[in-house]
Amino acid sequence: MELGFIGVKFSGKSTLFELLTGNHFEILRTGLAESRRGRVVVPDPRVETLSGIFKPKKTTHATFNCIDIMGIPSGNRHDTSSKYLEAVRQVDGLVAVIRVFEGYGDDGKAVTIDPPGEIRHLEEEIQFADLVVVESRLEKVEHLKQRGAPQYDKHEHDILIQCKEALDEGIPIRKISFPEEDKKRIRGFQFLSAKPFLAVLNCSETRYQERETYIREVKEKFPNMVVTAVSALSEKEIQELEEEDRDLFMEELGIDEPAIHHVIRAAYEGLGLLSFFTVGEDEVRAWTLRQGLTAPSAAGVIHSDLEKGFIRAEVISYDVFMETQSIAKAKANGQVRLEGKDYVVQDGDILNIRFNV
Ligand SMILES: Nc1nc2c(ncn2[C@@H]2O[C@H](COP(=O)(O)OP(=O)(O)OP(=O)(O)O)[C@@H](O)[C@H]2O)c(=O)[nH]1
Ligand SMILES: [Mg+2]
Repeated sequence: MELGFIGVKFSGKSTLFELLTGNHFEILRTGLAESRRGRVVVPDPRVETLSGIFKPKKTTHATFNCIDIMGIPSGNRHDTSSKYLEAVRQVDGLVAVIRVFEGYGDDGKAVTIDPPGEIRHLEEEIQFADLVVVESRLEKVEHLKQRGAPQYDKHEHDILIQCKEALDEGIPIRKISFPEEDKKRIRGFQFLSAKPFLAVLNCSETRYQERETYIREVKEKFPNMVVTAVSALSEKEIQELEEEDRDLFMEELGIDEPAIHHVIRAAYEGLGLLSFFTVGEDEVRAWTLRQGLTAPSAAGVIHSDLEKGFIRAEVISYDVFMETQSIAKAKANGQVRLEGKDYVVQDGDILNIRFNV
């Protein structure tokens, strides 16, 4: 899974990125723009608990990649942002980092704090970037049609027209309900406005105390948006303190939970994800999967051979496992189920894939 951090200039994307990734990253280059990719470990206390029980050689949490791009200029619209946004074309979800702290913008003027306005601006930018892609693709397709070329694909043409019509009206592609069989195709176009879009309100210490008001304001304007609030800079400063001082400062600032929990939870909700586990003496490991997918897909996340040779999955949920804390006892109790290829994996499932190579 990969998340792309977008936002206006100086909204705190890099601050949040450094906080979540512990400032380990690689530099990416797409055209003229530079961006950074880093890995975020998904916090999950169930992994530590399982590790305590199995005492494996290795314990592995689920991870996410995050991409930090340059900010979108506030005044100068469209042209430059499309270029920066290229770096997040392939991500699974966009995280909009919204500025909720005072200071100056890239135009040298004092910023107005306006989360819904900023979200709208970002939506316009990603839709514009998509419109550029749709129009250039449409031009090619229409040219093929005129020439009567065998590569002409009427279905693709129809999809593109539908996308263009939505974008012309300011509707993101994610709002169009395409039939299931078209969804893969839509993903292939890598439209930005087709991706899940989450908002993280990056607040100053004082504004963080009023975060509920800002969240409500955003929800009123964008009812279905997944939105959460953090105070990235304060947390980054706290991270640099001695361990014993950290909790004290977090409490003082009213930060009940680290930013990473907020962002990951929002990402799980916004992208419709779940975690499942594999356990054993060698390794206890958490994996990420889209909700609604079946056991063979989960097997495929572990290794493509496991998906190809999938026979059955032994399944027990984390909560049921915790009653005995032993796979052998759970098996004796009949608590470990044998599921086939249609089984829909649930959050917290502990899986053992039986397969053929
Ligand atoms: N007061 C305050 N300043 C912040 C906060 N978060 C970030 N900043 C400051 O704002 C400036 C920009 O932060 P960055 O994290 O670099 O912002 P960015 O979104 O990555 O900026 P670009 O990559 O240039 O678009 C830095 O000087 C940060 O220290 C905050 O919560 N409060
Ligand atoms: Mg930055």
